[in-house]
Amino acid sequence: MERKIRIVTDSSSDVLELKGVDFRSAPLKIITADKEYVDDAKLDVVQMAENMSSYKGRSSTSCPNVEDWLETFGDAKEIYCVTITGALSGSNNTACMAREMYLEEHPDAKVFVLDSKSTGPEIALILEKLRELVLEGNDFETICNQITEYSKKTGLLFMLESMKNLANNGRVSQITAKMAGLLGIRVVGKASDRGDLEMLDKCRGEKKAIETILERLHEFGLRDGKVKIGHCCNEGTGKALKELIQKKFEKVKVELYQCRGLCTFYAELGGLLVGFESN
Ligand code: X90
Repeated sequence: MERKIRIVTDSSSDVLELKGVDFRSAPLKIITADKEYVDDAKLDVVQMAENMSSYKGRSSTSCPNVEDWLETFGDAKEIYCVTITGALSGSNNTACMAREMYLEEHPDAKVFVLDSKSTGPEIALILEKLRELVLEGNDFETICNQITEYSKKTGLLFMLESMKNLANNGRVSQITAKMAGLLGIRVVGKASDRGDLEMLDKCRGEKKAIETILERLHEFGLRDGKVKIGHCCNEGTGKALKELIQKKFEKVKVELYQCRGLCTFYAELGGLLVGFESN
C-alpha cells in the first residue's frame, strides 16, 4: 500500500523545499499598519527588511491558524509536522488542533507534531533528518522516535544587534532587550530547553561575537556534526563565522543562507542564527 507521506513545517524554518519528499510550508505573516508580508517563497525578504528598518509604527506577526495547517496536510496518510517553538508562538498549538481535526476526518491517518523549541536553522536541520528517515523507508513509530531523539541533540545559538521587535511583541522583556540596544553591543544567546531566549554573552563588536559563538559551539558539543547559519542581510559576518567554524572543526559541514521573513523580522538586520548538531 502506498504511504502518501508529507513533511510540513511553518515558515520560521526558512525551508522552502525538501528534495525527494512531499513537502509544504505554512507561512507566518509580518503585519504593519499599511502592509502585510506573507512569509512564503514570493516574499522579497531583503526588501521587507529595508522597509522595516525605516518603519516607525507598530508591527506584529501572526502564525498559521488551524485551517492553514489543514491545507498543508492536504490528504496525506502520514504527516510529520515541525513547528517553531511553542513557548513563543501559537503555531505549535494550532498545528496540534489541526492534528485532532484531521484525525477525526481521517481516522486511519497518522499525524506527528513536533515542537522544535527553536526556529530557523535548527528546524532546517530537523527537517533534513526527517527527510532522511522518510527516504530510508522507516515506519511511523521509528520516524517519530528517531526525530524526537535527534531534536534533543540539535541546538540554536544566535547573535542579535537589536531585540526591539522581540520586546515590542512580548517575546523577551524590555530589560533583556536593552542589552542589545547599546551601541556596538551584540548579544549572543541560545534557544533554552524550554524554547525561549537565554542570554549568554554581551559582546563588543561583531568580531568578538562570532569568536564567542565559536567557543559556545564547542561548549555545547559541536564536534563533527552539521551547522547551518541563517543570516539576516549580513552575509559578510556569516561567511566570517563559517570560516572560523571550518578551521576549528575540520569535519563539520557548514551551510550559510539568508533567513526568510519571520526570522529576519525578529532577529533584525545583522542578526545571525546558528543551528548545530552536538555529539
Ligand atoms: O506570531 C508568531 O506566532 C511568531 C512569534 C515568533 C517569536 C520568536 C521568533 C524568534 C526568531 C530570534 C532569535 C532566536 C530565538 C530562539 C528562541 C527559540 C529569531
